[in-house]
Amino acid sequence: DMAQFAQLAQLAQRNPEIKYTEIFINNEWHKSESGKTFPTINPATGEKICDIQEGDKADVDKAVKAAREAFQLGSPWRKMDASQRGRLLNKLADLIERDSMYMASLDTLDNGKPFIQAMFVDLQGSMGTLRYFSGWADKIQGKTIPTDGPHFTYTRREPVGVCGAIIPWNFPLMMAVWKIAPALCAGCTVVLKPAEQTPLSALYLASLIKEAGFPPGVVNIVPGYGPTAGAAIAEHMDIEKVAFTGSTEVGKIIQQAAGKSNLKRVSLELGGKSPTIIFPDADLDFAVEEAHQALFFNMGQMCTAGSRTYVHEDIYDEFVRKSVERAKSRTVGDPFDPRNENGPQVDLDQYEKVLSMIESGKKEGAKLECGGQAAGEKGYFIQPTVFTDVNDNMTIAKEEIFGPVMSIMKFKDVDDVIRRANDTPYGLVAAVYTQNLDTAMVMSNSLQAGSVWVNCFNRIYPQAPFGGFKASGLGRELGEYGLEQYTEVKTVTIKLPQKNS
Ligand code: TXE
Repeated sequence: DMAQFAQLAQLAQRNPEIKYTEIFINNEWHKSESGKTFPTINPATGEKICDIQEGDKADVDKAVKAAREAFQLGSPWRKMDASQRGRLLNKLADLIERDSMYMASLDTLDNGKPFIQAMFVDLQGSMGTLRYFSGWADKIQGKTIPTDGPHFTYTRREPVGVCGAIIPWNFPLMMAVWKIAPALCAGCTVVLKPAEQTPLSALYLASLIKEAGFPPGVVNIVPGYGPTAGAAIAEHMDIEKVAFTGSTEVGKIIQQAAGKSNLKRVSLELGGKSPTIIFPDADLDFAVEEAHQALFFNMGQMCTAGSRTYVHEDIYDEFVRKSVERAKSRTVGDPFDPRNENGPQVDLDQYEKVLSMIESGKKEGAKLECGGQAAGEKGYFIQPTVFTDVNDNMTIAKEEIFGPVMSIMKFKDVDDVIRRANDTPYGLVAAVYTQNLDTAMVMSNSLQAGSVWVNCFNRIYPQAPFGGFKASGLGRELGEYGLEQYTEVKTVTIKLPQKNS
């Protein structure tokens, strides 16, 4: 509702005061050991917002020490009741709610995402995740197990320990919360590295973690670059688990580093090349809008982006006509203006990567229907772009673009589209549009993807597991499965004087 959006957008802060730019360890702010800083850039203008203390191995070591100390037996955090951990998580959600306009403004400034989307997706998603896990804290239960012999056996689900978290820039606050909430729920401590492009909301979150009353050292946030600070986390001998969201390429590096160091547990949420599949019996206008949002939301910068749109041959021409019309009407510009559906890409690297993918589409013979170039005089804006007649072997059909570039392909029947949809190293999500229950069931059982959506898209909920098949990841986040990644199961067996049933 535009009127409501316009009203909400009035509450945005175009120039939010930047309160925190340092490294957060032990509930205190620290300068980097090296004395180095790095700039964070406003992608809507290309101008520097501010300088941030640049964490490196030495700072990660300091943070891990603090997290280890906070995890010692007998520490305030280890002695705390589980219900109290839940209350603290809920308190943190309350504080985010109090400051949500400010925090959404920070993410819009630092990432370039439209303010309204930051409010409804990033902020709501962060609060919802914290509240969901706050309820779990005192419900993590073991079992009593009828083992043979005069013994009593039970299991305990203990916190894994010190958890590293390395996150991307596409949902800066929400990605931090997806990592921190289940870790704290389970009783772990955390060392988190935000993406170098978008450190601001995570640092503000740090101040709220302190305000909520988490003991010092429970959460530590070290901004910095991947090959330095990120690698120091992945290789650390005193971190028990690392959770990573980012590129498949770096995901492989993280898993290798974990294997080479201390076999820390690894969970990975990586790239995708997800199919959106539209059958001829689908509600066409609805499917056009859904396939559009599936790709263009967040400027295409989503691991779940529906970046291969498969359309049945019977409706192909009409679908293409309507999709192109819709993409042409997508508004691009200042992300603080509620009329704009798209802001800029996050940085110069991503902007250049997307433009070069567009060039490859043109060169390899896809038909450019609209867009195809940069937009605006400054900042990293790109026109909503649609390619049709895309063939499965083209680069744009195989590689993650992570930009506002839709690729539409034609298919004949169920077997044809299942084979082609699964013919990718990735397997994050898939969506199917049909009114036919049999088609929906056959498709959802056959697609190799961690989530399948039928007549909907991007339905990611704190209650339901989310993650990838194949090269899209390892493990699940959110829901009960997500929580399991932060616990170790311990089996305790006690000899009894006599066994009775
Ligand atoms: O990702 P990186 P980038 C995909 C998307 C995008 C591409 C590159 O296709 O175009 O990846 O984006 C940290 N050891 N996704 O370069 O490098 C880094 O500092 C440890 C998909 O931004 O994977 C950041 O915090 N850490 C995706 C995080 O990893 C390292 C979201 C992600 O950065 C590191 C983002 C190293 N050697 C990009 N190198 C998704 N799944 O949603 C980098 N990092």
